[in-house]
Amino acid sequence: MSVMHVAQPMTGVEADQLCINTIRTLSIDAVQQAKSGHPGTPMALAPLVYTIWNRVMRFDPQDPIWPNRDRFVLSNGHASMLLWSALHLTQTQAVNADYERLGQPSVTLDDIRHFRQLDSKAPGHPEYHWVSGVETTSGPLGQGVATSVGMAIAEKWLANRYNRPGFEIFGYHIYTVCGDGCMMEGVSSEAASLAGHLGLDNLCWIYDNNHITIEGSTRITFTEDVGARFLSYGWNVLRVGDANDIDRIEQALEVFKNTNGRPTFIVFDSHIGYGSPHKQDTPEAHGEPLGDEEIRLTKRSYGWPEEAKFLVPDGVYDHFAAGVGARGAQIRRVWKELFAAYRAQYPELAIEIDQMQRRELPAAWDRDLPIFPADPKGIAGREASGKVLNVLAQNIPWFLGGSADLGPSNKTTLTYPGAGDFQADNPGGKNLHFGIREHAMTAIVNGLSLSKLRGFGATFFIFSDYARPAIRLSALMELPTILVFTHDAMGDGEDGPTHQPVEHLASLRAIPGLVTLRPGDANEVVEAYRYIMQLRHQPAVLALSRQPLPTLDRNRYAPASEVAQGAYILADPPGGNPEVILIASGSELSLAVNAHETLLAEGIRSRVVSMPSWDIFDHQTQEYRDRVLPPNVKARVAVEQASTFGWERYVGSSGNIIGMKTFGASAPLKELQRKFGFEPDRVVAAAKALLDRK
Ligand SMILES: Cc1ncc(C[n+]2csc(CCOP(=O)(O)OP(=O)(O)O)c2C)c(N)n1
Ligand SMILES: [Mg+2]
Repeated sequence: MSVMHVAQPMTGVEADQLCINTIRTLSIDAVQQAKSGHPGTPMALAPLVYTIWNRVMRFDPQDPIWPNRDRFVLSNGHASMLLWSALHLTQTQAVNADYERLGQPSVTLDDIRHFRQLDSKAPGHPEYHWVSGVETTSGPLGQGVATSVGMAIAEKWLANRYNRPGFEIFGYHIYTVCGDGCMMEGVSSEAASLAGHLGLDNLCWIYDNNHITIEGSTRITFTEDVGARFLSYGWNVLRVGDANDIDRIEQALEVFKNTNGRPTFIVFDSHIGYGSPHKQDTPEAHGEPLGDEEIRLTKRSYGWPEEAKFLVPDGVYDHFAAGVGARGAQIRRVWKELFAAYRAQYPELAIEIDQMQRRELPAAWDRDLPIFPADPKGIAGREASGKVLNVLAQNIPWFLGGSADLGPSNKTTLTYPGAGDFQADNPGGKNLHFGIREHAMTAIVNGLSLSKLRGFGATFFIFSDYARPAIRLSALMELPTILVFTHDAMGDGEDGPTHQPVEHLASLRAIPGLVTLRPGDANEVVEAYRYIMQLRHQPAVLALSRQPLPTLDRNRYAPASEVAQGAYILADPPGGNPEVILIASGSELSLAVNAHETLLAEGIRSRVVSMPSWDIFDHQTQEYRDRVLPPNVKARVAVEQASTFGWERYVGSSGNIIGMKTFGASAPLKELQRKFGFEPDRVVAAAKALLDRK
């Protein structure tokens, strides 16, 4: 078909085809130019993406962060050229981190020419926070689909809380495109199972059933009946047998929109590398440039000028402007009027929405946070956390979350009257029950956060391993998610080494931008939350004790509010000027304090530094850090019931680290403390050894 040289105005069908082929050829050219990338899937899915964007989605390219927009998630993130093409051709506008519109396109043709190059707004994979209009970072297969479940939960919750008769402030759909890889990754099963249980009928996954992955045909790896799997999850399963039939695609999406009580799964039969005479339906089309000769042949098959590169023919921008552009502008205009009337009638709710959208906190958000009195027996970190969560959830309407089936252990259950459980028939509930699905939970919390809710998830610290891929993405996306990890060390003694984290602190501390906090007593827990809640662009992880920790006497020791510095001088010898520094976090803080008192009694000038967070401390001024850890005091002992990995940076080459070099063991905690050396005498001895004292 040659649609390039029509003299008369294009018919609608011709314009559709022209737009689709523009997406295809931009993708082909960008990958060829970059000499890397994934052309085949964009070539195959161009009609799908075109239909979703130009015919169906309620999205205004002028304002890609309008709260009631439909969401588009490209879970098969390697097909990113689909997204760059869509954002470019719709002329979606850029916004900055302060939610200001910048008056320039999000993705320019020049960005596409520099696909995968430094600073281009068309990077290898979709990156939230780097490119406006990207709803979530994707690329690690399975993350996008799981995150989209969080978006769907958020929409349900928002609609329930804010909609009023005649005021549908929230009512949007989430369209998620995914491939074989996403379907094979376990996290998609976790997430789909929960989405089916919750009956999230605002959620549609479109599965690119092309039978190809990198190593070849899915005959060698993936022969399950995916549709049947989703039926069993309780989804509505549809099929589009011809990836080029855009009317049928539109029809299927219409069925989705009219389906109540179930999410929709569309099995979408496509041909990777569509139109390429030698590469269609082959794995080579997945991740290799087509090559100049094949590009010519492919363009010929599309009726495209064979030598043209990065061509956007006349009429393409206009056709998108007349489709999604006009529809989106109109819908957003109506919404804005509606919201103005809503603001007049429900000013408090409107303010909540404003604050939430800007990731601000409501006034008095920290009202009634507990203060724990000194108590040698104390309270467990998880207990203190539970009290704080229950206060915060009452003060901050859009703060919600839950556990992966460990609520009673994590103490994360919101127990105040009216908190409620989020279920299909109670979308206003604030307790999310994720089931035993830590990976999906964490991706879902990302989805909540991308929807501007303040979400938290919880499990045992040991199972942060199961959550880690999504934690990493929350840091990459700069989302203020919260993960409450309890049973942070050997406190669950008898459960044994399978349940005792060792390397987890070190591994989370290694994630750039992630705030890891291990508070040392109940008041440090409160202050840790106070710090975390004020974060707008960083995720945080809390490592909390299972067992009671003494609540330190803050008249005697420094105030817990100093947690906000990451590390602080908790106790000093009279007049300061220490000769040895004991550094501890979490359950080892009181141990260090005990050792300190013994050392003082023996005339040794010791200091205790409480260090709940490396990350926060590392961001303090050099002057502050030197005050806490004076460079001339070389005798330093770090105590932490975790891998010693990394502590050298605080104790120096002449310091001593009391930590874990092996896995733990199954025994009562007291015995483990003895076996692994977490006792005051050991700390005292280590300090004296450094000072060459007996
Ligand atoms: C978690 C994860 N594992 C591996 C990869 C590497 N990878 C990228 S694409 C791909 C194959 C995906 O196959 P499919 O989803 O069918 O995509 P198609 O080639 O059909 O577009 C793999 C293994 C990845 N991106 N994420
Ligand atoms: Mg595939």
